[in-house]
Amino acid sequence: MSKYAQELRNTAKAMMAEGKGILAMDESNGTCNKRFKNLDIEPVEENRRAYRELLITAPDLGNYISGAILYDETIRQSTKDGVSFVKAMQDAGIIPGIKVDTGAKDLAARPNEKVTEGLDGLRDRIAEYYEMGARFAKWRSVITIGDGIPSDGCIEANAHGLARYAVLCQEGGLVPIVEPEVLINGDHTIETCYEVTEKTLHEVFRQLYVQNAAYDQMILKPSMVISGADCSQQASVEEVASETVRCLMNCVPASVPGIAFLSGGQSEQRASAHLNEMNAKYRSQFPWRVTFSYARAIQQPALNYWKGEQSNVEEAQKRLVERAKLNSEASKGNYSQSMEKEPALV
Ligand code: 5MM
Repeated sequence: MSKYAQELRNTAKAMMAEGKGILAMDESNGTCNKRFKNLDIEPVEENRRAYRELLITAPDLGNYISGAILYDETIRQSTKDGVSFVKAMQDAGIIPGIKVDTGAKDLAARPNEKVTEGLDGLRDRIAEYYEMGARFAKWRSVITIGDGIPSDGCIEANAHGLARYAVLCQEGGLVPIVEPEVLINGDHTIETCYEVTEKTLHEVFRQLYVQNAAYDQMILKPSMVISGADCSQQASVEEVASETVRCLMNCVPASVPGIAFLSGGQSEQRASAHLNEMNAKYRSQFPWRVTFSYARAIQQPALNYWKGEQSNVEEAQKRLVERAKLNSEASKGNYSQSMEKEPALV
């Protein structure tokens, strides 16, 4: 058992506090720059720093966000007034987390499939991040649905990586967020998504067991069971909620403290509506907390407004906190579309 076992349980509990979720702001430089370029924001380090400062210093963000996931560049940065981001987050009551995978790379001998890398030197990197103040970590694996894929080999390789990462984190005092993302891309049906997600989660928990990971000292960050983005038959909010809950109930051990979904390219309002439906209808049956760990579905309105302009910071922060608050309500089953300033069809 890890010498950090009790600390890890406490951290996981704090991450899953009632009415709170996780802000994913761990875009690698490539992804962050891509999002900037879409809005004509210059993709340079100072803009990435300024944008991340906007996020973590948003007033009252800590009322709805328990922890935020940083990227290696970001965890080493400071506010313009010289306060390290880690300190600024701690002062705001937000637990610092860190992405430790080094990205999804082509899987050898498996065309169109990926495997996430980053195990080399990970023990030392975890020790450094813990020393810097991080208390949890994240590793994302990507499973693609397509013609003849995912293969068993891809699911197994990714689940093995997630499990090896998770035990190294627990050994070093970081709560592992285990993120097996079944991508929304494609024209597959919700039934296919269910099958692939169930198979993936079973393999992830089998590998976690084989590698001696402690289920009660981790957080699962799954994708929802949902129709492919290009599927002609889009499942309803009720169907996404019931199929996602059925899948999780069949796969996730009761000792796992919490499940925090990724948004995976869903619109902001859909991501809130789906999370809300799960909590409103099924909450009393859950052995775990069910909340959010969104990136795009929380950040996008703020980024769209900011556009790289200092004069837009205050309003952009309001939009960020508004989205965080709506998702906080969804994590309690109290969200409704009437709370939206600009209701869209979900
Ligand atoms: C923030 O985006 C993360 C991936 O970044 P890179 O691809 O640049 O490494 C990603 O892992 C994110 O944390 C999750 O997918 C959740 O993000 P969404 O936008 O799906 O909610």
